[in-house]
Amino acid sequence: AQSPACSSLAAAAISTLLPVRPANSHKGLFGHVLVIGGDYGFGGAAILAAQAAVNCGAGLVSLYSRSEHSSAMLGRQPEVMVSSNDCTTLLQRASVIAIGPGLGKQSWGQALMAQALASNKPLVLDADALNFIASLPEAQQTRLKRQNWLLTPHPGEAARLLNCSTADIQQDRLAAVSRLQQRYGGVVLLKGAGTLICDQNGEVSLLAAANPALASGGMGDVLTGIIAALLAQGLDGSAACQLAAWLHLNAAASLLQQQRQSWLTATDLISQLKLQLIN
Ligand code: NPW
Ligand code: AMP
Ligand code: MG
Repeated sequence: AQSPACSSLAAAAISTLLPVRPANSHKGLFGHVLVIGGDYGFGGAAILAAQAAVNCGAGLVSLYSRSEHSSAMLGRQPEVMVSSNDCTTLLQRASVIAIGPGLGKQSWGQALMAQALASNKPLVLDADALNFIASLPEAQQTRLKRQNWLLTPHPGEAARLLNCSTADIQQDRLAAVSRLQQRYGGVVLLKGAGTLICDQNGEVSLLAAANPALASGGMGDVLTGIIAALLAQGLDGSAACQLAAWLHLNAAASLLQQQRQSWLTATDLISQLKLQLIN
């Protein structure tokens, strides 16, 4: 089959996507992000996503996670509303649901996935939410196809979804992101050096930057929080992915200019996001 077309995204075009906040704004105009994740052992992933969402301008941010992670979340970012009781009311109140960081593969995460999928709210699916989809029989996966979701696999998760190897994905990333979008609908962002974003119409855009400083645990969880915050502020799925990936890459580049180490932590990156949004 012919390879799909792909256009490179210029910084000037992307920076025009930054959300505008009118003078008489109130928090209700900037959406309510609900992050769902953080089973035992993986609390940090969901905490990082929620913290990134707060720092990227979401009006309100809630976290649904194991109760054991509540105090860690509040200690880092008290703006986040944390819950571990029934998720139903939170799902109703949210305008955007980001599910998957640290969700795990156990029954706790599976039940939450079923609830999130049953909602007709915009969804950002990452990490174990994608692994959950990949674990379903093919016919069931096809029935889940929808337009108001956004999938953010790394090459390993993409390989699970397409039932191939990570090397197969990396060999033709453009074909992989297009196949994922055709199969699942919505917008698909394929992570890694040279981020690819395939929109609802099958058009693919590229953020060519490679930055190995981003190769550390939690970086993808931060990206999930940024995307959800931008969706909550009214950007469409494709614009939210483009701007989020750009902010993520640029925050990393700015931080590297200020230090001698060649690596970053996800926490470092979050601290730079606000400055990145202003500049
Ligand atoms: P390989 O080995 O090359 O075939 P997993 P995870 C591939 C949570 N986290 N280029 C590579 O495959 C997450 O949110 C919690 C090429 C690699 O071995 C999830 O819920 C943290 N290949 C859960 O942990 C911090 C690439 O994928 C495999 C690639 C598991 O997520 C960490 C690894 O992927 C983490 O976020 C690339 N750029 N990137 C916390 N602090 O709580 C990935 N691969 O097996 O899906 O494991 O990504 O760590
Ligand atoms: P995850 O594997 O889910 O933690 O996601 C890693 C995040 O860091 C994604 O946003 C990747 O695109 C980004 N990332 C990791 N390694 C690189 C790299 N070498 N170049 C550019 N971005 C990277
Ligand atoms: Mg990840």
